[in-house]
Amino acid sequence: MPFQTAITSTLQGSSTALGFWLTLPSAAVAKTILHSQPPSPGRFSWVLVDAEHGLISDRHYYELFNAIASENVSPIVRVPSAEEWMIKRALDAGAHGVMTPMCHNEVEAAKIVQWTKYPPLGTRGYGPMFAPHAFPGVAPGEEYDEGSQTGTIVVVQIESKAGVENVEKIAAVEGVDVLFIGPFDLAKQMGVVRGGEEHEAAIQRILKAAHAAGKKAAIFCTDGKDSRVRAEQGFDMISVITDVAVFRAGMLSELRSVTEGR
Ligand code: 3PY
Ligand code: MG
Repeated sequence: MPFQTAITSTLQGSSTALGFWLTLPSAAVAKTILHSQPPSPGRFSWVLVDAEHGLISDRHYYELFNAIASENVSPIVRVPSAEEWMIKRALDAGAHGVMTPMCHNEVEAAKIVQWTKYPPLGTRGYGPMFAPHAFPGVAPGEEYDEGSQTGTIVVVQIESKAGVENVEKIAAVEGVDVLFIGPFDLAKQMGVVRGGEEHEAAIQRILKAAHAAGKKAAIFCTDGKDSRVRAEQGFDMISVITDVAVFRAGMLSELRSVTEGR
């Protein structure tokens, strides 16, 4: 039986799955944001634990995943690269989902899916001694082993020229749950302006391809306003903001309010 997590049940419902980017290796930061959230829909249902560009590595996973899951929110980890051993270590530490950067084609997407599932669906190595701890109510052994086969989500990032060119084929890969747009890399890799016409056309193509294949479409946003626009366009899953963006903006704004006009 697949189990439900905060992200799988939100994605099955009608409201947008809102999350944020955690770049600091701090369970205290994550829990400070998540503790006593208002009820749905104005609620984060997932946190992206960023081990690609954030200051997070796999030695932080267990503590972060357990802290986030204790708030009934799903920890989804972005591994540094689409590699089997990285995906294995992330799942073994209790990730509710794995995101891989730069998926360029359907062959890569199929490999990523394989690495996230135990045989016969895939080739994930066996050793989930600690993974169930981040799934409240899920018992170790058969319940985690079977539930995780489809209960943990596979998120591939589309953020390259090849990724866009192959997006319909990537979306069709069985086991890929979410196509996640990285708008910054997408602009750089395509050699276009972020927010320009070609960039936006690529974003819309990815959104359409995901939905045509019955998959979810997700995107990284820079603030709440940006997120609202994407939610209205039909994105299913949105990262609203990053931890550090808020800290910096908030601290500097308070500082300005002390000194401005004095
Ligand atoms: C990108 O924009 O490239 C991402 O991966 C999300 O920040
Ligand atoms: Mg990126």
